[in-house]
Amino acid sequence: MIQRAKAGLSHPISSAYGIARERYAVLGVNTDVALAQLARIPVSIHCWQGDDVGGFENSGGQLTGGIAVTGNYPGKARTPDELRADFEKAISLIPGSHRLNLHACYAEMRGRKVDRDELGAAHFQNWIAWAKSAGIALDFNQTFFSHPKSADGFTLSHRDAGIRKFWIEHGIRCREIGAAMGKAQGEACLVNLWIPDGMKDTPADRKGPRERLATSLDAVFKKKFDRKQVVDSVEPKLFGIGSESYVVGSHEFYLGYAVSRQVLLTLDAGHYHPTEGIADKISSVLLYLPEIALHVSRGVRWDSDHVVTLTDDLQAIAQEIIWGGHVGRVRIGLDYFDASINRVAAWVIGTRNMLRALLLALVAPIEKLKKLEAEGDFTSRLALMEEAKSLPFGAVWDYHCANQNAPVGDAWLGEVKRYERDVLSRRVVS
Ligand code: RNT
Ligand code: ZN
Repeated sequence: MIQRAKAGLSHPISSAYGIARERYAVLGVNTDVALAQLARIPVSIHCWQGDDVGGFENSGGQLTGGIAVTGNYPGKARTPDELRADFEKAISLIPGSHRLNLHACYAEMRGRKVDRDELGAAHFQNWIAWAKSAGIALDFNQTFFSHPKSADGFTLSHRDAGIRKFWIEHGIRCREIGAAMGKAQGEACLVNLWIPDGMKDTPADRKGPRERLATSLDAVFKKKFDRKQVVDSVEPKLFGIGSESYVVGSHEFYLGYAVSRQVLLTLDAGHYHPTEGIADKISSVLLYLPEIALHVSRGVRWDSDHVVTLTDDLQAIAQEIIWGGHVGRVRIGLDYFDASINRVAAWVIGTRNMLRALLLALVAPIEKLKKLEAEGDFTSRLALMEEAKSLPFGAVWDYHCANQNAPVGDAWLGEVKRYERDVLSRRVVS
């Protein structure tokens, strides 16, 4: 289990909470219940923030597939052990119990060259054993990028049947690895599929690659697994670097695919047009699918994958999950990678913000708001929504952190700085 220092409830934290609790109670909100709910919501934290989406198969490999990490902050994890240690440090500073989202390129080959179509659970034994001892559940992703066989921008939709076959095999093997993870942890592993396939310039044929993709996906998903071990998801996108004019796996493509095949859909907050949020998609998609997954990210002008901050967009996503009563049906994951700041801090900031947004939604006077709306009193709905923004939320969040033995306020930063001085800054890049 991850060790957390006992923070203890100091007088100012608990008395501020007592006053806040009373204030919220006037609006019909029980903050104790809200905190108990928050403590049960896991966030699947992405491993790839820890090493700039590098992975460990062939160190020095270039990140391709239309995604990009910028920055060269020192101290990135160079080995699986370093990545695990950094992750443990990060989650010791975050309240609650969370998951780790791994990518296939984080396989441990022990010096052997194992290609993506040869991967198996054996290459993830260390991850599985570590996760078990740390009490962390794992999620998983196929890696269709940063590989010579995707260098021309196509994988499952490639015109060459041999290349398609290679990637189909990779997709199947990753689902088998996910099943092994699910079995070991006694709860399902989400296996999320995203491919980079697309074109820089206007295609002459938009249909062919999509037909090939649908056929390849059917081959990947042919083998059925126990849903208690694996749940599959597909992730759409509208554009990427080098795929500005056409992305094979677009939103409509995957929405149709997911609904017709009953696999999950992963909504990534950075994958749509600049002013198009994913919050409003949640209640629609959940009418047709039992569950969905999220990649909570922050695009700045494009799918730049900035660290998640407490924006209106983030709050809208959390409100839809909580106010819509969708908690058990939305698998919340994070997806960003910033190499310009301390990477452990990036994990902590983004995850604490995700939780903060969920808590804000949990302590909103939603019953009152829904009643006003049902009565047609939109004036009062707007008035209360706006007044609720200045309720003493900070006191509730601080109390939650202290209660969960996670640092209160920016106290976590001192711990990250100490870790940087003692551990990260000693890592020399060869
Ligand atoms: C890319 C997708 C995808 C990746 C990760 C690394 O645009 O968002 O989810 O970010 O798989
Ligand atoms: Zn994503």
